[in-house]
Amino acid sequence: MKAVDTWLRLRIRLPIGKESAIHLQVSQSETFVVARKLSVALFFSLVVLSNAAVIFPTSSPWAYFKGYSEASSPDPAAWRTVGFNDSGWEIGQAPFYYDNQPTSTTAYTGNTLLNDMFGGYTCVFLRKTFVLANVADVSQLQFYAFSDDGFIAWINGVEVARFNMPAGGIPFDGASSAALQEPVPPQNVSLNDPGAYLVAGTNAIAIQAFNSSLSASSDFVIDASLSYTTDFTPPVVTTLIPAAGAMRVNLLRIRATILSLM
Ligand SMILES: [Ca+2]
Ligand SMILES: [Ca+2]
Repeated sequence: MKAVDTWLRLRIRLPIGKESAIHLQVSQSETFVVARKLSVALFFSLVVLSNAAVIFPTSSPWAYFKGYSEASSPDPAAWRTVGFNDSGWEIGQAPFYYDNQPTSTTAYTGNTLLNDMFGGYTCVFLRKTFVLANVADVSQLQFYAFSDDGFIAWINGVEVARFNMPAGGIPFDGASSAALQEPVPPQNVSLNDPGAYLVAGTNAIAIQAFNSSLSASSDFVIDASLSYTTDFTPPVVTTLIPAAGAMRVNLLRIRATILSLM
């Protein structure tokens, strides 16, 4: 009897970084059940549109609020959430900066000069929204920040990065940890499992950037960017029942346990 291969192609979306079980129920016509046997094979192919994309680059515009007070009240954390109304905030292009020693070889330059920060306030609140259509494809975020002297960053209210800051919540009139020797290294932070806080549609990133002192630090700078990586690692079949290539007169069920790696 001539064998005929019939391929059934399935497209299955797997949760990233989790073990998943797939059950396929197969039914056969009684007419053919004696004469034909079914074999099992699973192949995986992934279509990758891109493996990295910029969500927003450095030197981007932000809504910003000078730290003369908390950015939101009575809840000092409300400003970090996507639903917060920042229409009253100023808009400025990063880097935000000042430098009292502009001729220094390590002097900061930028696009938004904070000429009232020295002696006026120790932190700046920054907010930006961004849209992600397909959160399930985002396996990792890459957050970059250039900061003198420290910052805390949140996405949708969840803290994702902290640099040169004391632990815990820091009030508007708080300060970074002790100033670092210049040049201060840029921060590149890989954020795993971003599906825990990203949402399909509009998301919000918030940064509270601090100086080390109200009037004893001669400079300040903050700039940031955010990129994402799509998942291009093929999933691994950890168990397959029946085994690949097995022959069955009656194949009614295929069970595959699949580990989708980051
Ligand atoms: Ca400095
Ligand atoms: Ca400083």
